[in-house]
Amino acid sequence: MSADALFFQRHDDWEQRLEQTFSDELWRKLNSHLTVSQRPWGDSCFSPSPADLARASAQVREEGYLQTQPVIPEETTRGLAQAVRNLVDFGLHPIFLCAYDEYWRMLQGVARALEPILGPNCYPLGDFWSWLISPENATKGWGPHRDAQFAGRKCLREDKSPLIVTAWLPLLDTDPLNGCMSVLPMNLDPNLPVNPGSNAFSNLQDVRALPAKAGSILAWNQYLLHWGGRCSKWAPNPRISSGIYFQSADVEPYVERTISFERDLPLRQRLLHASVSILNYHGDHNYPAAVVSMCKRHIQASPELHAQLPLYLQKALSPKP
Ligand SMILES: O=C(O)CCC(=O)C(=O)O
Ligand SMILES: [Fe+2]
Repeated sequence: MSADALFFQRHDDWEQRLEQTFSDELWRKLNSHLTVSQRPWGDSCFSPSPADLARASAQVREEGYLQTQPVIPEETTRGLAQAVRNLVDFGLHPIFLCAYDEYWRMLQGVARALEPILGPNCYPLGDFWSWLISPENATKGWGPHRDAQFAGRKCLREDKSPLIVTAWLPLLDTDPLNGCMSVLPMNLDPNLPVNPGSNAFSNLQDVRALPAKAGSILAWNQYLLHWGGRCSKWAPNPRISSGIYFQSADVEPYVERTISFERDLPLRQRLLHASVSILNYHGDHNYPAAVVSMCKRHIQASPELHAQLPLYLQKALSPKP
């Protein structure tokens, strides 16, 4: 069983606990400091300083990533980090942070912060993940990779600014001791642009660890080689963070657009997205059958969204003839 699968199996009655995820009450009870409504949106607008933005827009074109100073209010990151701890204590994966309005309102604010990079009205895709990395739980982040999911399409403008980024949001301070992100800057990557299929490189001095304060925004393009580190037992706090795609509004959606700041986003749609991500991202995580079946049931609860699912999932969900 993988570390991510173990999030679900902390308690003897873990299967009954999974059953409770079908009750709205569970989500409210687990994190009574947060809310679960039909329409999470508000007027959050996070604004990096002009100096931060000037650097970010140059750096993302040259080195493939950007990083701002903290812009998400501390009250928000603190409440969400606590929610992740509560979910994990209950026996759920950190990705279920998406059940809460405050998570989506934070993403709305991040979208506004990214507008100078991605253009007006940029928006999140329903493809996200959250992490709690600690010596007791998942002990390390994801290994070296390029996100490259949409690399068959044009993902950069002529000036090399991105059309789609992965935004990565630390909810607690992160540094090398608790497994912060590291990158190989794009301009130092011997495999770019001609050989993105290879992750091999030899000059360790080119690796850049990216310590980041809670509430800052990191973002990278589809080509950047990046990975999460391992958490030491001497780290003062776990690494709690979330990652999600944002794309420009002036190009076709990279996947069908399901999240709009003008529309409702009911709990069952949030749980559908989390369930799709769990089934999608981690075929190799070897989730127990009860987790797979819980995810399928959450997906089945929103049949109107099925046309947007990856084909293999549509097939897996449709009744056998
Ligand atoms: O947090 C990690 O360990 C990996 C994050 C990542 O690769 C991503 O969000 O694209
Ligand atoms: Fe990634």
